[in-house]
Amino acid sequence: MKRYLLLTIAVVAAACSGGDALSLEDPWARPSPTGATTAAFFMTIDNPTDTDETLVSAATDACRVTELHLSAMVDGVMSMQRQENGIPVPASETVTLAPGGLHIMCIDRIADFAEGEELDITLEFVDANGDSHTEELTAVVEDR
Ligand SMILES: [Cu+2]
Repeated sequence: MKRYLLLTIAVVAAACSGGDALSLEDPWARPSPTGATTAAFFMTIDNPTDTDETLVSAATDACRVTELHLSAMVDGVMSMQRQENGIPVPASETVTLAPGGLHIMCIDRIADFAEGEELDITLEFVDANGDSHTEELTAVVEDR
């Protein structure tokens, strides 16, 4: 819990520093039922810069494979589509990864994804200039 508070403070501080970095807010994951092999991570990505960014990959020790997905209704059926070109986070925009929409899919999970667990995840972004950078964050498993 203490770690979560510190993370929240750090994120707020980054958001207030104004305009020169991505801020990753409220990273969380849903608890997985026993026996489930998949899970998903969610968060809000704010890009206050004037450079387009793209989330191109995610990695975590909690899962053997992670993919970037979009859930969408197709012909009345909810399905998930892998985002082969990543998830765009345009300049001056905020993109929210949330249940029923964009998410980081955990395939073949290793961690329990039990409520209250904290899972480290690393995101890789590439900006419009082709420069890549990584962001480390800790997602809290919560039943929302
Ligand atoms: Cu998915």
